[in-house]
Amino acid sequence: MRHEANRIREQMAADPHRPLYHFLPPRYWMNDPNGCIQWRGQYHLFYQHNPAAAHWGDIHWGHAASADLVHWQDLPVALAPTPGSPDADGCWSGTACDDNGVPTLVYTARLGQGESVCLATSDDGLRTWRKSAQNPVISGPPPGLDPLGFRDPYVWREAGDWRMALGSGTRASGGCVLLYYSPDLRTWTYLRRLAEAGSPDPDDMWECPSFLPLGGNPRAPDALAPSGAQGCGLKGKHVLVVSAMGQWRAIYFVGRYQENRFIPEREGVMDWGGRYYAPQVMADQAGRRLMFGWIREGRTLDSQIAAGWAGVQALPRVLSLAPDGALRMSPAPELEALRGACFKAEDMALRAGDDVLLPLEGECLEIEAELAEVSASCSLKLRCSPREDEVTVLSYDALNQQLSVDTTRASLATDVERGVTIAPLELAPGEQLRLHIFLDRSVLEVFANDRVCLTSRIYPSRPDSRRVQVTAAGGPARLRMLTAWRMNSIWPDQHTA
Ligand code: DQQ
Repeated sequence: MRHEANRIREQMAADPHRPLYHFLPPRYWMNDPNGCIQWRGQYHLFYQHNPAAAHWGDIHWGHAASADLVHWQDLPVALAPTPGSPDADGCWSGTACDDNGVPTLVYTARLGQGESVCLATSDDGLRTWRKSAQNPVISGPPPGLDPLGFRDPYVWREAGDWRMALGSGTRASGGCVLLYYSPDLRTWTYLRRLAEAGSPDPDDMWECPSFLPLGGNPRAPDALAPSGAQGCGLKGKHVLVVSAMGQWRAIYFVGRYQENRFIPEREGVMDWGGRYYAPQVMADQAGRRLMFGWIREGRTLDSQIAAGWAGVQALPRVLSLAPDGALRMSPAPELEALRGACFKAEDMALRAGDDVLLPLEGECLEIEAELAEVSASCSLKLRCSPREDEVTVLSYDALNQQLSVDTTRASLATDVERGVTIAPLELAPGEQLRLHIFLDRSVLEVFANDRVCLTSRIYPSRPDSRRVQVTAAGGPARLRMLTAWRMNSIWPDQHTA
């Protein structure tokens, strides 16, 4: 299996748009991360997968594992639809949990338009999975609720029992998350809505909830007590992450959770780029909150089918709380293992109109940059061709306090989506703009000041669209520092350029 997967990966690597250090299956379709768990030290990532085509459909659970959160090993498909069963039309999203030493997947079963909750367990170290004879363990929505969807269970242990958050939504009050209780993962009782949008919406539901304390280890017995939030400097906070179906956007709420009630205190957008969706947050054995997420394609269905692959997992992001209670998001530090040749730029004063070519180039880069004294706007041009007929522009507009990615000229190809995505980013007086950029062929992930993320897809067509330039417009700015690394591939025998 591994040999065959590596052979396919080698063939696919010639595709200039295919990322080399973001995880994706050997071929065909992938969407949501599922069942993220660290088991006996190994990280396991399951994912929504069509194993026969590069478009959504016939959804299975693909599976990969990693010892270091960076390099992944392909494992056999974990769940496949069983004809004549509740999941005959798809094994949709869900989570993994440790049921007293038994690895257990809790997932959405699709039958026609119907959705139910099913279980599968493994007795060979997460390699193969047996579906429970008691499936479905929840056969449908609670009486009296007429939801737009009923899916994506996220389970956790609480005071010796189990809780489940389930994605849903109603026409009357928009997206919501349903809360269930179980003593044994098999019999479930509906408790109440854990959270809801609260405004009528005929089309929207919340998919793929994640719900967990921030800081501390949720497996620790006191994890849900107020003192369980050690390590984040704030006591008793929880984060709820959901994906708003109608907006293609993942959002979060930080608040207090007690006695089956969640009181949101803050909310925000996980990623402003419009490509990052259905993230799932797990606690690893060190107590970190790690978030995986699906990066959607930005080109036509025909092009992705022709390419033979579609969908990428974002780099794992570490979630934490800032002292003021704001959500912090940063790339997992393990990714530093991929750094190759390094380039450093000196402190540089930029005048309005300056456009400086940096002596580094590439399609797989990590860049850390600090910009200060931005009087109007400054930009980094990425994947830029010599005459700029292809260029992706990452800009900070200090007057409007906005970070943006402009892909309108990212590619000369006609089969790609283009546009400008904007994230509000207010800097405190004297605060520098800190950009952390990951470029991996067609994927661009940007972290700004650990609190704003913007993920984009770009498909430059020219092999010489590799330059990096820094510019200032409308007034001076200062590039305080810039360090960039060539990033290595995570796959054996594949090399970045
Ligand atoms: N993807 C899954 C669903 C989920 C959606 C189906 C989110 O379970 O709600 O592939 O992308």
